[in-house]
Amino acid sequence: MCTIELREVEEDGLCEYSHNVWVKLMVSSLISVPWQLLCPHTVPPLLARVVGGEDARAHSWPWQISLQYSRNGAWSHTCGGTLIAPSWVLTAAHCISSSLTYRVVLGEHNLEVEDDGAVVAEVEKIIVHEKWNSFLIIDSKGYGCNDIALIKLSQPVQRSDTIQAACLPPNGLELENGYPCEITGWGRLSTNGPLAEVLQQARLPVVDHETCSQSDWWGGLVRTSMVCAGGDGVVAGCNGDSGGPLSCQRNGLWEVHGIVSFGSSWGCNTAKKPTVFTRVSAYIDWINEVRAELWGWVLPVLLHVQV
Ligand SMILES: [Ca+2]
Repeated sequence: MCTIELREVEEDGLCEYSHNVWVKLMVSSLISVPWQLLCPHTVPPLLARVVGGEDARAHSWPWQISLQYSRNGAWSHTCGGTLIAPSWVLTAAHCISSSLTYRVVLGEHNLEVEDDGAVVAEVEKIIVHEKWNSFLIIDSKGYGCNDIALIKLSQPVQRSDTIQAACLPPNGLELENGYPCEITGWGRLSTNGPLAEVLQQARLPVVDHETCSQSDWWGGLVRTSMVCAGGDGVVAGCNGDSGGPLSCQRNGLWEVHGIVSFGSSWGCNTAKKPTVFTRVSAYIDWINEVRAELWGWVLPVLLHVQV
């Protein structure tokens, strides 16, 4: 694991930095938390599949996508993601490797059989947050890690019974402790267990920052730019759920409040180690900026001359 990580990190020019993180953590005696989980950057990512969940009713999460990469001529599921607009998918930065080719499957239910309503979309461009992986570089808002990426599809997808976008939450909104949200994904069914063929879903209540940052929970590893959910020791995200949504219903609308980011090395469903998500409401400005840039918005100019 360590060798693979370093090699892949090295390609991104972050090797030295990651070592520093590790060394500093060892010094801080936080040895129970492996350094690679701080800002998870394994490729293919090794995080989060739903443990303790149940089969989702087919197509009941129409914004859930499967991010797949090409391997030996076949496509493999690596991460989840969320459709947020006809040609935009939200996922985790640690799901993306610059050396791999990706595709997005929308309207998917069972990864092993052909599903009516599933659509394969080509990727035009992937934009990884420019400050991704800077766990120790905390900005003025107290943000760090920035485990978020946007995928622009080559063609906009048609809305259908099986494919719909999730809403983005209002800028800055933090849900209260215990708010009932749902995690979905094709990740592992238990720690080191089999992958799910059928999309899994599980209720995962929000754990507020005050609780999640307590020393016997995640302590200082969670930033205010993250949201925690779960931690009961039964239900959790697990390897393969990364990038997928934490979906929360508010005022009758389903909003994507989290992007599955990391879990505990002690096991996916460890008590007081809730699944940690990138808090989408902390990145609304970033999402809008990226989308505006790629749209190449043309601003109207009044065609008069000033005399
Ligand atoms: Ca299928």
